[in-house]
Parts: sequence; structure tokens; C-alpha cells
Amino acid sequence: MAVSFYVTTPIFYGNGEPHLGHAYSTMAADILARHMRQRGEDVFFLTGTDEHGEPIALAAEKQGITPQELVDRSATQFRDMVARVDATNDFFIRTTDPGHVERVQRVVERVKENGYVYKGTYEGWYCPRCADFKSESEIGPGDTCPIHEIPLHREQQENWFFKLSAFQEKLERMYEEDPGMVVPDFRRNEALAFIRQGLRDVSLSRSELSWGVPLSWDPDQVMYVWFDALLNYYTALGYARDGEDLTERYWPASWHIIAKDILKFHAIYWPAFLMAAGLEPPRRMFIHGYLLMGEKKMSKSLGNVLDPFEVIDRYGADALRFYCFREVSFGQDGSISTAGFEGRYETELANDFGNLASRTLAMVSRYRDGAVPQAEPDPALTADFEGIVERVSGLLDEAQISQALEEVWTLVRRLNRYVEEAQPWVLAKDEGDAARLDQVLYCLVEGLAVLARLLHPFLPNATATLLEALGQPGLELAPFGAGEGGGRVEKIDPLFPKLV
Ligand code: ME8
Repeated sequence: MAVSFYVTTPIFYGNGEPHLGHAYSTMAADILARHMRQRGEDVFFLTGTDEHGEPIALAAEKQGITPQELVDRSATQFRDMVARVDATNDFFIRTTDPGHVERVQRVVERVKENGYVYKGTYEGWYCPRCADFKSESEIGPGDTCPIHEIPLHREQQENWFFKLSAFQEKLERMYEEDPGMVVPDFRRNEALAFIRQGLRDVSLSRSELSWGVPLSWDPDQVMYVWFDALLNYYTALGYARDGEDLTERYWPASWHIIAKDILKFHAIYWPAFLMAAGLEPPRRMFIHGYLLMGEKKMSKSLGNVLDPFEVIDRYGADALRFYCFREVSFGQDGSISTAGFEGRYETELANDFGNLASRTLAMVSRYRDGAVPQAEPDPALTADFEGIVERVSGLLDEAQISQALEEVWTLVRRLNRYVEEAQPWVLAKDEGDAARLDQVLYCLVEGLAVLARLLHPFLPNATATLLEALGQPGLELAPFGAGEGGGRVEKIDPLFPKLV
């Protein structure tokens, strides 16, 4: 099997409007995808929209439009969000795609043939907004949904069931044998605790609903939306490219990037369902936290959103990508704010990085007429840069996005100190210091190029401009000192202009 890298985001509900939370998972997946492409990996990056189920049918009815009209509008908005954050997805799946619907039916038939589907009566609590059947431990006071704070429905339905209980031991064993499959660790422990409480069979289909994928053997029932949605990760590979099936090449997925709200579906239902179909479970999933405004989860209904589109209009997508992963450690919940954003934009992007770039280019222009000197790397810097590509790659292999960014930023600060220590403007005054000035300028250009390539997944636009100006447009990662000098630089406008 070919080694490849396949990364996904959740597919977002086609009745909502995109907000920063959705953009966050998308940017995270894009950072990994871009980094892996720089390493020459064979990458596939998938995102899309989840378009079936009651929540969508109900929202459309409320608005007096058809579910199809609703999801068409929403898919356009999500596609736009993905493009605005500069995500480089290879495909955008919609669960209403005929290619998805057909393949979902085929997989479920296999699950049935393998003996994991039976007819029964579901009796219990259901939240129409979560599209989730709640077990006793998941019910709020007064039989409410603890997430949406709305009354749960008591349901009694003839449904087809999926024998989730048959996978109790297999799942426990899988997580014991491969503890890195769900990260961070505390999320795997949550999933294991849920499994150890005892797994009950779950409804595989719903009656009294027509907005979904009909079961081929009982078309009066549609697939329970979560199984339909989860299968997107698998079905997309079958039809994303005309006339080509990418399944062999990319399945199992390398990483599913999701937030903690949908851990149960991904860490329990999904691998069990794949095993039931005779398919391999995903390799790994990263469960990130929530971006909060103050102490609260961002939500449109609470009116406390940092609007990603406003930020991008004013500061560009790079600044948004940078801020989210710098401010909040990826994997944890964390607060974000407009003031925090402006602070980091000014001190880190405009000053630490933007100024370093402008100064370096200006000094090479002024002192060496734009020609990058050929010189030996300064040992004072070589030691600090030693192993940086391996460290960042190692962290991104584990989806440790914030830690990887911190590693690079430590060297951005180091290069700034180097300018202050070496004082090229003093060296330039004395012909006797010409060789030393050559070395300092070479090191600044070389250091910046190494850092710009490592930062490319985070700041794709600014780093492309900078690498072009440094005369080194290639994105392949290389250690400090590999550059030979001798190229030419060009001056550029500030990468992160100060805004008044
Ligand atoms: O759950 N902070 O879709 P959804 C960080 N369709 N991430 C956030 C966030 C926040 N405040 N709010 C949302 C669904 N997210 C299903 C998924 S997958 C087979 C089906 C992100 O539109 C985060 O990735 O409610 C979360 O898991 C996802 O949006 C939920 O998106």
C-alpha cells in the first residue's frame, strides 16, 4: 500500500452559517496538508457539508424552502469560507452528492450482509438538534438536551439497528493496542470510559423522515444521519476524481480533525461501523477544543463571535490562521478576543516577523546592492537552527500545531536578537568588517528562508511573497546552511502593515 497522507475536517451542518469554529478545524487540516506536501507526501485533503437529517429538514420547513434549497445555499457559504481561509482542499463533499448516496447504500448493505443489522423498536430519548439518541447518562434535568437545553423527544419507532454492542471488546482492544489513535490522551480516555460503561445497539435508520439516504432493502426508512455523515470520509475517495477510484491510495485516513463535541461518533460509532463493513478504521483522530469568547463557547445565538470574514477582510487570512493556533494551544479550549488578536498582529506579525523581513531585505539591498553574499554560516546560529526541520516535522506528525509554531517562533525571535547583536549597520561602516558583514547578511537571508518555508503552512501568502523576494521561491524544507548565497533579493512592502 502506498504511503499517503489523507486529512479531513468534520463536514459541517448544511443549515448553519460558517463561523470561526468551522474555519478553525479547516485551517488546522490545511496546515497539516500543506506541510506534508512540502515534505513531498502524496496528500489528499477533504472537507464538505453534512446535508441530511431532521435538523436540516426542520430548518428548511421553518424558512419555507425545500431542504435542497437550504443546503445549496449553505454549501455555497461553506465553500466560500474554505476558500477565504486559503484552505487547499482537494475535494468538497456534499452528502447529497449522488456519488456519496450510492456508496453509502453499498456500505450499509455490506454491514447487513455481515450480520450487524436487525429490525427492532427504538424506545428512548432523542434530541432533534443533535440528531442523537441519548443514553441515560447524557440526559439533562427535566429530560432536556444538555447541549441545546431543549426538551428531548420520547420516541418509539420501528427502526433498523446497528449491533454496536458486538464491538465493545474490539474497540477496547483497539484503543489499548494503539493508544495514539485518539489524541490528546485525555480524549482517548473519555472514549474508553464511554465504551467501558457498556455499548448499546443504536438505530441505523429513521422512519417518518424522508430527507436522507433510503435503505435499499427498505426504502421507507432513511439512514440515521450520523452514519450517512461519517461515511463521507470513505465515499469521497470513490468519486472525487472522475474515472478514478482513490480509495486504495488514501484509505485509511491519516487524520480526522474534529472538536470534542463529536468525539463519541468518531471514536466509537465510526470505527465500529467500518469494522462491521470489513473496512479499516482511520489511523488517527485529533480532537481539538473550543475557541471561546471570554468563558463562553462562540455561538451565533449568543452573539459572541469573532467574525472570520471581517478579520480576513481587514488583516488577511494569514493573520487569522496564525492567531488561532498561537493564542490557543491546539487540543485545549481557549479564549480568543479582538484585543488579543490586535496585540499579536502588531507585536508578532508586524514587528517580530514583518520587520525582520523588511530589515533583512533592505540591508542586503543597501550594503550589497541586492546580491546575497556567499559565506559560511555563523556557528552562533547554526547551533540554534540545528534540527529545526526535524523538530517541526516531528510535532506536525503528531498534529501538535501550536507547539510546532512555537518552535519556529523561538527562532524568529533568535534572528531578531542576532540582528541586534551583530549590528550590520556598524559593520557596514568599516571595510575591514566586509567579510563579517557578508556572513551576517548571508545568515539573515538563509535563516529567514528556512523559517519562511517552515511557516508557509501557517502564513501561506506572506511567506510566498517573502520567499520570492529572497530569490528562493521553492517550498521544499531544507536545513540552515544549505542555501549557497549568490542570489538576488528584492525589496517588498511590509508583509503585515500596521493598521491605524
Ligand atoms: O457536528 N471552536 O457539524 P457542525 C472550535 N455535521 N471548533 C468549533 C467550534 C468552536 N467554538 N464550533 C464548531 C457537525 N467547531 C456534524 C459533523 S462529521 C462526519 C459530521 C467545529 O457544523 C468543530 O470542528 O456542528 C466541530 O467538531 C464542528 O465545527 C461541528 O460542526
